[in-house]
Order: sequence, then C-alpha cells, then structure tokens
Amino acid sequence: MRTATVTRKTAETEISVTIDLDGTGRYDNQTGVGFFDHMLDQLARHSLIDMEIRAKGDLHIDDHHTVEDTGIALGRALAQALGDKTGIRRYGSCLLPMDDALVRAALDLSGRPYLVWNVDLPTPKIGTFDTELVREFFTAFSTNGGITLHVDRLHGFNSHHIAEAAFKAVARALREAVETDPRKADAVPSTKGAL
Ligand SMILES: [Mn+2]
Repeated sequence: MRTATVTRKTAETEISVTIDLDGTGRYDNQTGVGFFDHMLDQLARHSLIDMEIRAKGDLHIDDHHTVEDTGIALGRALAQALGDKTGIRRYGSCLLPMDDALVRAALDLSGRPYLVWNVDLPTPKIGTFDTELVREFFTAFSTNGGITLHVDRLHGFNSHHIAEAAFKAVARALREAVETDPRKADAVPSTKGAL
C-alpha cells in the first residue's frame, strides 16, 4: 500500500496528513484557511491522491505558518508513501488552462529538491489569503517531498485563476509521476538504480 500518515507539532502549528497515492482523489482538508483548503482539494482531486489534512495553526498571527507547515507535512507524506520509488513513472508535466490563466508544471520525483517558480500573482490578496503563500507552500512541499518542480505562468490576470491553475497543473503532473509504469513496474526508474 502506497500510503502514509505524517503528524507534525510545533509551537506554531499542529498538522496531520494522511494520503493514498493509489486513491481516487477523495479529499477532506481542514486547515482553517478557506482558500488554502480549496487549493488542497484541487491537489487531491486532480492528482487522484486521496488526502486528509487537519491543521491547527496560529492563525491569529497570519496564515503563513499553517500553509508552510502543511507543505512540509504533505511533502514528507509523499516521500514516505513513495518508498523506494520502484515502478513509478517519476516524471510528470501538465499545461493547464483555467479561463484567462495558463500554467505549466513539470516535475521529477528525483529526491533532489529544486523549485523554479515563475508565477506572478497580480494582487497581494485572494480574499483574505496572502498570495505570496502559494509560493511558500510549493517551496515547503518540493523541499520535503524531494521534488524538482518547475511552475510557470504563461498567461493570466486573475490571481484566483492563476493560483488554482498552478495547483491543478501540479496535481496533474503528480498524478502522472506517481503512477506505476506497467512496462517497468519492478524497477526504480534511474540508471543509478536508486532515487
Ligand atoms: Mn476556485
């Protein structure tokens, strides 16, 4: 079973994440940050990774610690669920339109964290959500998941659409990368023999 549960408690947040890579995209995400829950739901729904997330953070300060620490816990859960990565496709990419927004995501489950982020969000807020936290989330997620992740905004002027397209594009790319390759299901996809 490619599943994992990760819990993480600090003075700032208490997070629990449960995922199933071979799920159907079921989600139940409650972080106390409405827009972020909406994005996490997209991530689950379009990656087909089942996801249950609970976060209790210091929202009286702002949403930063909660969003970042959820990214850390989710990244760790992904790495744990992937195990030694036998049989995975490893790479995934997606070009995803959402109305005015067009976002490209390409990723490698390489074990080498690297984020290239070219996603300008034109407004500082989406509702009450600080748009700069989208990048914070993907930094934490790629670092702790061992993911090389490139995300580029090619078009778009509406911050909600651009952010949502970014989450959906990463989700679609993840779906491809974590899937088992039936032509090589018994081997780790690297000439080094390990990832
Ligand atoms: Mn939306």
